[in-house]
Amino acid sequence: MKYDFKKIEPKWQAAWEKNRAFEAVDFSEKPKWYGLVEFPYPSGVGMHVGHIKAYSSIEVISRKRRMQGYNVLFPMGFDSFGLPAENYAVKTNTHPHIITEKNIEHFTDQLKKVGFSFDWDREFATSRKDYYKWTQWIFIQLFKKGLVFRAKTLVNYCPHCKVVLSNEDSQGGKCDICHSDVVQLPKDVWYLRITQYADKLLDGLNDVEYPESIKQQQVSWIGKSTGAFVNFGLDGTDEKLEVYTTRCDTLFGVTFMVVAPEHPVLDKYKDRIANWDEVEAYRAECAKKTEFERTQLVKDKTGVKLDGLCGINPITGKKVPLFIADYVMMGYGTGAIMAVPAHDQRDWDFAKKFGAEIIPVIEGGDVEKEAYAGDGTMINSDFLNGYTNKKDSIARMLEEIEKRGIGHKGIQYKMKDWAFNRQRYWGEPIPLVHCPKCGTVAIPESELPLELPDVKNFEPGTDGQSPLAKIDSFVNCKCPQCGGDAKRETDTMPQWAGSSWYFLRFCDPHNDKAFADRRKLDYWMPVDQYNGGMEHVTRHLLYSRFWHHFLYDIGEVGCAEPYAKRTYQGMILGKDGEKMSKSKGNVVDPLDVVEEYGADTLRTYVMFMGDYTSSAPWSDDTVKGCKRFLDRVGALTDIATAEKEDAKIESALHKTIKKVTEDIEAMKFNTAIASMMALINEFGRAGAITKNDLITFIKLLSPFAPHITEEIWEELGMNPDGKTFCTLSSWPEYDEAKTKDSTIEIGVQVNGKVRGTVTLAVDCTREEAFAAGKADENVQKFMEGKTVVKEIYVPGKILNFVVK
Ligand code: ANZ
Ligand code: ZN
Repeated sequence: MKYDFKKIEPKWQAAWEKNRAFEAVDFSEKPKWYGLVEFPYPSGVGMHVGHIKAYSSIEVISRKRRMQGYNVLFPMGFDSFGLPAENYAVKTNTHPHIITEKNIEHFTDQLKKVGFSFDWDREFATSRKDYYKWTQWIFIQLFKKGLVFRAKTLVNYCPHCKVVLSNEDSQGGKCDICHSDVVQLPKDVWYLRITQYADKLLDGLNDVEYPESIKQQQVSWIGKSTGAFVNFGLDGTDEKLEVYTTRCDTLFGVTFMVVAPEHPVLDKYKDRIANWDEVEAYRAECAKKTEFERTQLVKDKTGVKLDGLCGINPITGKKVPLFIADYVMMGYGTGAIMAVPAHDQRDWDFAKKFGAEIIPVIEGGDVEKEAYAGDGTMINSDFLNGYTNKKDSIARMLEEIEKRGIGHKGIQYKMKDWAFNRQRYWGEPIPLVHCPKCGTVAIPESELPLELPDVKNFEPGTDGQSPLAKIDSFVNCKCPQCGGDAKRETDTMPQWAGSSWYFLRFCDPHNDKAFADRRKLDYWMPVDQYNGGMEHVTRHLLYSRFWHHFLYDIGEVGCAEPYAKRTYQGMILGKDGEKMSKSKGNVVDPLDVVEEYGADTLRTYVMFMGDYTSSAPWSDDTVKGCKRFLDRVGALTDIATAEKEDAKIESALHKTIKKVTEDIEAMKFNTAIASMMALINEFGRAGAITKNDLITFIKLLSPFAPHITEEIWEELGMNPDGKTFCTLSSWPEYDEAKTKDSTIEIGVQVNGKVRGTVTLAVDCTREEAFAAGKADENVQKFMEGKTVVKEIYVPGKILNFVVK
């Protein structure tokens, strides 16, 4: 067959679509398999080769599963709210909805050209009102359960994007969207109480199959810390200054205290602080720093000693100096710490700079040189002296703390509540109303969706207010509770909202009575395998697991964990080995590859380019190599003329079936393809193969290169009615016995030196082995005229003649 991909690819794409080949059937009797990939943000530039690699793994497995008799759900949709469309809207004065729908059309067209086997009937976009209606509905359920709250806090604000960012979205003090510097601003923020789910999110990890590295990232993001809250005194007042510590057993080593510059105790006792000017100046300086700058392990600590205010150690009753310093964060623990410079390096650095005392309470190390964080015997610690491990000493101290009523055991999480609002237009409106009488009230569910109003001007206000705030007809409303005049919330939800539950919608995408029918959810959920980028394994994974756990708790879904298994792909780098980026000019457009070499080549290449989870640079040569491979596959019909099965080919075929079957499961796609390449070399050497050999081979290849294999299938007469597809045929089975080699090559030694090689049957006798060895010409030369004193044969390993 002449392999003309330009003709056959559109032909089979149209045939599959017309015959609904990839339709997922609700409640089918077949076993179900739900494969999910991270749905894309439909950007204006179209698809990236990274998308192709990310989707191809589940694509290959989905196609294999269908052939194995599963009812497969492999859906695609669009995560289509977000800033880029809005920024473009501002620039071009086009409605973001129009831009977004155009981009979705473009993406869909591209995805179809690659031949992905999505069930397109289930497509949706998070920015369409029939979808965001349910995002708002879930938000209202969270609100009703007290998991939504509002607080005035210092927020990370991006002056360029004019948005408030979560800590997660401003890591390193840079805006995740535009990469400019983030500043700290006091603002009203809506939060989702994800911290209430911290333990469930931790425990749930025991029930899922995620790579260890991903579990670890989730664990450290949640950052559970077990310690104690201890009340220190404030000299000359009745005030309790509470600290959080993981080492309450070091209380006898406390030589000073530190509170965060934002700590409210400062304003309260302002009159007692003699050097208030200094405090204020220091605070102003700190306000300019991002949390990242403050928490980095900078050796050079800054701070101010409070003149006129000091703490009291509740265990010893001794006075301790009190400082403000920005290495203590207001947002963690209580914003105040007991400093133990002998055993905490940050405190040690601070003590050295500010001349504070250093009292060791754990033996070991040299506290003159650095803090000692290791284990050792407790000293200078009254009733704790002699304790040798921290578990016991902490337990003993906790007992004492509780007995004296000066504190209690406590738990802290690094994870913060989820800042859940943006002052932008292109997002889900938050369905809440502010009533002067009733406070914050959710709108009735019957009024959902709360539609985004049409606006003329998408530009956010410079006051950090959303463009919605400028539309009086949207803002002014009646209170759903008392009927009086009220005002709507004008912030919108963050981009993460829509993707926090989209996998549920795929189970029942057109439902207008519920976010999804419970029976359909029970049939399809959980997702059997979810593949995506390593960059989404903290936030998106945590957020969506949180929403799902919540929906489980209120009885809306039947399982706690949404994803039974999570996998990830490595990045595709530019030809230069650098991350692909427009500015570096090293971006490969997947559609260019489809144009030049065909979709099958592109698909085969991204699966062949290396270990799936590793990053690898793009290589045009390897692309061409994959095209040559497929050309050779296309020519196989010419040699499918053998009448009789060749034993060697049969064995090679069974080995390949086994290898491809197992490698796909283990996501070792590159070695699966390599083994098929090796197999067609074997075919070439044999000269002719049977039609059945070829059928088996194209079935194995079809998940990777579905078009060419479909074409060959038809050419072999396997698709007489135009809808009996190779991609829906049965997955080849292998016979374990036939995967084993029947013969083996072994070196023949004379006096321990290899003098020849022979091919032996795996199950040959000793006598047969010795006879074969002696028959070798070269071996004979070394044995001539000698006497054999010993013959050694270890099957499969050694064949040796000892001669004299
Ligand atoms: C005394 C102490 C002695 C501490 C010692 C540690 C070692 P994790 O594990 O991260 O929870 N800390 C508490 N609140 C803080 C805040 N808001 N900003 C900066 N540091 C804070 O760390 C808890 C420890 O970090 C606490 O235990 C406290 O220092 C400090 F040998 O208290 B520790
Ligand atoms: Zn009211």
